[in-house]
Amino acid sequence: MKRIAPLVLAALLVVSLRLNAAERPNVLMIVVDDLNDWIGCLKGQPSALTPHIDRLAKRGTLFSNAHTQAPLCNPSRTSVLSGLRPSTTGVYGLAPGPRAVAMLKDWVMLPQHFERNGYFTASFGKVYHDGAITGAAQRAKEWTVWGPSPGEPLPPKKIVNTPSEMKVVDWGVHNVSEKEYADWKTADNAVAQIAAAPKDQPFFIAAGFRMPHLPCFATQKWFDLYPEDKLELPPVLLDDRKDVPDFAWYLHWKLPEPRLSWLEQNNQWRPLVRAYLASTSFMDSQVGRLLDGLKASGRDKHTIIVLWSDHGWHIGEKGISGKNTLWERSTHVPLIFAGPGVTAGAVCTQPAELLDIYPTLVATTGLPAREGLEGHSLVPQLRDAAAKRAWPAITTHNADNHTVRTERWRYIRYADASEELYDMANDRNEWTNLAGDVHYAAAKAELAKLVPAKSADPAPGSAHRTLVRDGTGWRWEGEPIKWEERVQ
Ligand SMILES: [Ca+2]
Repeated sequence: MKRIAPLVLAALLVVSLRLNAAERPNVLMIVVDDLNDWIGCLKGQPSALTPHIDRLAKRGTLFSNAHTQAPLCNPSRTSVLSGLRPSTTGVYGLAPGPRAVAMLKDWVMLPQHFERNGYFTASFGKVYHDGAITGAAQRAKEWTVWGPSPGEPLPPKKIVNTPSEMKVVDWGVHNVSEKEYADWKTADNAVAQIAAAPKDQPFFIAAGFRMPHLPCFATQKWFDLYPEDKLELPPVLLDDRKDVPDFAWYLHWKLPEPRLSWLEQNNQWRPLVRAYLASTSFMDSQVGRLLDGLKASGRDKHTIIVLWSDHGWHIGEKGISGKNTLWERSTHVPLIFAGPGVTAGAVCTQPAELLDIYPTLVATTGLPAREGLEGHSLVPQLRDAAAKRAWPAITTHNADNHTVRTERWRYIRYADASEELYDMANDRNEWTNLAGDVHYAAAKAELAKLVPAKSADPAPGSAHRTLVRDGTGWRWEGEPIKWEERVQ
């Protein structure tokens, strides 16, 4: 037999991959930033108007008890795209990006696994955390097309004079053309790419929307959906933290987002609630434009859609706004799958993790399995939402602070060994910490077994929202924590 030149062999391999791949479904991944359960289909806020996310949920399966693995952008997104827990990689802060971490340097990330198996892949908007992957050469290795990721238009002067001087810590009516907003541009870019994607290859296209991440801006018409006098503020209990360990404050020692005390003193609580809802509804309208664009391409029936948010957001609950906590407000996220093989109009109430997205997309598209992923395919639940699931959802914020969420319970253990336990079936606001109640000692012991045995040390270069202990005590972002200086 004649020897076939390696180049010819390689070419044949690519052709056969493409032939195999051509039959596979496309993937449209919609990522949302800082969106908690304040959407219609999750019923986290009675006022919330999100008709387009709701119609996607109707077309598919909604995971109503889905949780992030990290309550912060970079570690959450790194976890989803790598398929690994923060406690495995040591990525806990806003830095480093994944490729700066030794164990992730050459790790096959989710979009790479699709590209290597014949997919055309493209990213628009915020999918990886901003600045997490730098340099054109590296970006070209992550996606076939690394598209634009525009920022938000900012007014010349901040609308709200927040304690943080950061320009993005702001909210209110910002009446520039909607076309100036990042999410409009990202929807446009993703729709154009869907239309222009190669027809002989399946695509994996990701669109990362920025709202309702601060600044919570929208034009007047979105604020008009939420008359201020009819708004329901989130349920907040006075002294909610009196049965919470002091150490919980260490996890969000200093944040750009203001405390509830500041919002109340400055009459900004209600305006922030309203702005969060308005910017969410605007973002939802861009999800609608994206879904319409997919339909117009004629490829929608052969496309699996997944929508998720990187983590939730507090708007006053437990005395804070923002994320960086192990409570439901930070961990609970929307997670929706729709498309071929997915049951329409179903709701799965069992815990699911964003970590499950990688193995689920691999399974639903029939790609070769990836070794070493830490999530579990949700395919059984996409077929039958009641199919039993054996795993809890786990969230980690900095080393050795974990929470375990089951269908019934939330258990938290902090790095100083202090604990919280909530009966989510009877106390969904997490107002009564049962960790010290002997009646629940057995349940607590079972939950404690599910906490990861070991947290990786923070990856070299860890920065922003970092909590570490050295010889002298605990440090937040490198500065010693002094209890008397706490901002409550
Ligand atoms: Ca985020």
